[in-house]
Parts: sequence; C-alpha cells; structure tokens
Amino acid sequence: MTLEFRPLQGTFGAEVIGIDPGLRVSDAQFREIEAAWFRHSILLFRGLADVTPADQIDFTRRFGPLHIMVPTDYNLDGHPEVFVVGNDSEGGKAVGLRRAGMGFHTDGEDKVIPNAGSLLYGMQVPPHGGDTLFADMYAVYESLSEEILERIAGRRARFSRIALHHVHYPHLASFTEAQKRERPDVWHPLARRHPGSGRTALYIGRWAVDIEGLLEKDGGELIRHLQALAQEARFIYRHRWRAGDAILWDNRCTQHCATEFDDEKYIRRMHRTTLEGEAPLMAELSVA
Ligand SMILES: O=C(O)CCC(=O)C(=O)O
Ligand SMILES: [Fe+2]
Repeated sequence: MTLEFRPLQGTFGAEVIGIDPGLRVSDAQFREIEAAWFRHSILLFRGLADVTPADQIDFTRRFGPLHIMVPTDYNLDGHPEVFVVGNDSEGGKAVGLRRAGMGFHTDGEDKVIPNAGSLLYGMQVPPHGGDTLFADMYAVYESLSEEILERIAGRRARFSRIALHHVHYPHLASFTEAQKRERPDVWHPLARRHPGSGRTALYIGRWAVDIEGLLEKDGGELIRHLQALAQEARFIYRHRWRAGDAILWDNRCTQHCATEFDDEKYIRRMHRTTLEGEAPLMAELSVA
C-alpha cells in the first residue's frame, strides 16, 4: 500500500495515511516514513488498533537502537523498552509516570548523548485536556536575527539539573550530593545540525541555563529570550489526542510539552518507546 503524508501545519508535522493499524511496515514503507520524518520532524499515526508493546518496539527499532529508561520504575513488565506515561494504575499501584514532560523540553537534553526521538502511543486519553504541544525548532532558528545568530554561533548552552532543579521542581526536596554526581552539567551546541536532514535547528530546552563564553547573566537572559520565542504560537503545533493516535517526534529539531488534564476524573495512559541518539553536531556558522 502506498503511503500518503498529509501536512499538519505548514511543513511542520504530517499525518501518515494508509499505514497498517498495527504499525507493521515493509522496508520500502519504512524508508518513505523515515524520509518523511526528516522532512516534517513529527509524524502522526491515527486509528491504530491493537498495537502491542512488541509491535511498538519492533516499529520504533527500525529507526535506531532503543533506550531503556532509568530508573526503571515505569517501564512495562516484560518490555522494559516501553515507558508508561500517565495516571493509570493496576492493582492499586501506579503504572505510569504522572505529570511527565510539563514544560518545553527535548527528551534526554540533560545527558551527554540525548535521545534522538520518541514514539508516544495514546492508549487511553481524556475527552479534553492532556494535549501535547510541539515547537518547530528549525523555524525558530530560521527566525533569528543576524545579531542573535552571531551571539550563538559556535557556542554551547549549559544544561543543568543542578542549577534548575529547584526552579522546575520547587515542591521536591533539593538535590543531594549523590544526585549532583549522577546528573552533572552537560554542554550542547545551540545551533544543532540534524544528521538526517542536514538542516540546522535551535537546540535548547527546560534544563538549558546559560551559554559558554557569555557572562552567566547575559547567557541566562538570552536562553530565556530564546525559550520564550520558541513558545510563540507561530512555531507550535498542538496535538489533541484521540485514543489510537501515536506521534513520532524528533528531539533534534523539536521541543514538546505536556499539558494539564483532570487526572482525578480521567485516565490518560501513553506508551513511549525512546530512541538512543548521537552527540549533537555543531552547525557551521551561516551568517556573513
Ligand atoms: O504526555 C505527554 O504529552 C508528553 C510527555 C513527555 O514529555 C514524554 O513522554 O516525553
Ligand atoms: Fe518528553
């Protein structure tokens, strides 16, 4: 069956039409899907049915090696590659991570090797709320002024759990010395070249705190300015989930953010498979 890719919002995002509802695809179809993923950054699959954890793992693995989330508390029994997101419970025990991904981020941005992408499958979703927002970080990069491009060219941002833990999780206990050792700061290029598309995206996220080579205060201000810019409506696709949807996003050129829903009243259960990645590539300076 030939696949069709129907754009979601300009060239950002596309719905894959004509795919097998169990995500079983031929090699030729896989090549088309991967090329479309590089063109559109996020792919939406709708009307999926009976995608088992094994089907989801097999499909995602076509794109590259899978990552197993640590700690393993919310990984599916027997299928540790599947990480459960949401408020579902079994036998009185929470099976998923609640309130995951609030705040714009890319998965694994706080690690030396961030994750290339993730496939999130909506098994059970609330009738309203619980949307996921995606930001097109190629478009954000392309909107930057020459002055900002010059300030970020060749520079890396510092991503720091240690510096921002109390900002993002004010309700939690502060970071212990052991946690600080486990989650040291990392630096990634702000202008990131995508190895598949060859295009350049702005690479920041919720753990980015300042910029090497700039005063801490100036770098911090610039990061906050860029993060506010990325959240402008013109760069955002809002996904309203239906059960049976899955989205494959590319962490190298998008950010995403979960939103609230009434979790006293509704169950939201999502299964996520996560791709390993590569050390982010610094893009060449493209300003004169
Ligand atoms: O639940 C969502 O909408 C997104 C959660 C998230 O950030 C993730 O699964 O990586
Ligand atoms: Fe995430």
